[in-house]
Amino acid sequence: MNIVTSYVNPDIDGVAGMLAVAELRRRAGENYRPVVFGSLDAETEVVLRHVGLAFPTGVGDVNSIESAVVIDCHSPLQLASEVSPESVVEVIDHHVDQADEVYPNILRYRNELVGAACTLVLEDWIAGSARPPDQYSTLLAAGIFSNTQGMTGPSVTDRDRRAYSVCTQGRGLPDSLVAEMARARASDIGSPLAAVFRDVKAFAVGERIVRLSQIEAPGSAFLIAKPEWANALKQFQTRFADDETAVSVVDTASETTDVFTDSPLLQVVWARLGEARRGSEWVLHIPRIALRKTDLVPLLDELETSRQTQGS
Ligand SMILES: [Mn+2]
Repeated sequence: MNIVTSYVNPDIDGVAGMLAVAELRRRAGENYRPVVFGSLDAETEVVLRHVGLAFPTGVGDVNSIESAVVIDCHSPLQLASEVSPESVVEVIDHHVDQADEVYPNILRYRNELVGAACTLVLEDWIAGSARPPDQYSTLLAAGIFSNTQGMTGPSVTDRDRRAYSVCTQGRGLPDSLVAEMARARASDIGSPLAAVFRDVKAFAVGERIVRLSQIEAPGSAFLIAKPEWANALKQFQTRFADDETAVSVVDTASETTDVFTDSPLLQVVWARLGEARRGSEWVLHIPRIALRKTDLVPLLDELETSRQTQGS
């Protein structure tokens, strides 16, 4: 089986991208099945219902993956274990902050500085034929819009703006859909415990594994005030006790970011992003939207340096 997939528990950017790539390939006579490992988030479900496309399924027989196109991700650490490095034939990603990967059978590898993987997928459609049909155009627009915090976030580029404009024919997404997406994100937070495990990405830094959880939604800061928050943090740290871990809470409504880590190394590395408070937990409060991708990960390279400086 040939599949198009993304990282485990993909967001709308990964899911929209995989469906639009599968459709583009189908038109070229190739059969690539969109496959989600993990689960869909509420925002993605809202968008899929809006455009009337079926939810992608999980893979049935995992032994049968012959080739995989990977969207919105390029690190084997973030892929499901069922996707072998040998099966990866194409990568379409926008995480230039992470070191590129070498896959033995890769045919096409793109990792470019744009705000959404969907922007690259739309550019493929345009290069191949024309604007995707409405269902897929809206889907891609939603991926771009969501990944760039409504076209206002730190990662948005002119290419994203062009792609978004092509997809929505200059009109933007309907206000009602935008509102529904925001509500879905807010509702998806759920309990602190569910939230800390929802979107976790792993990064290799030298010999170390760094696991960064990001909770990004309007109103997410309220989680921190909940009595269960401390326990959720503790469970996250315990689950990945061998690794350096952090949880960042990005509240897109109040435009604040709070980063929690018990890793002395990460604390040193991120100290330049703002003033840390140290109570029962070390917390870095940043009075703006600071994303894992654009703010936290780019500083990870300095981990090794600070480790050597600390002599640990
Ligand atoms: Mn993305």
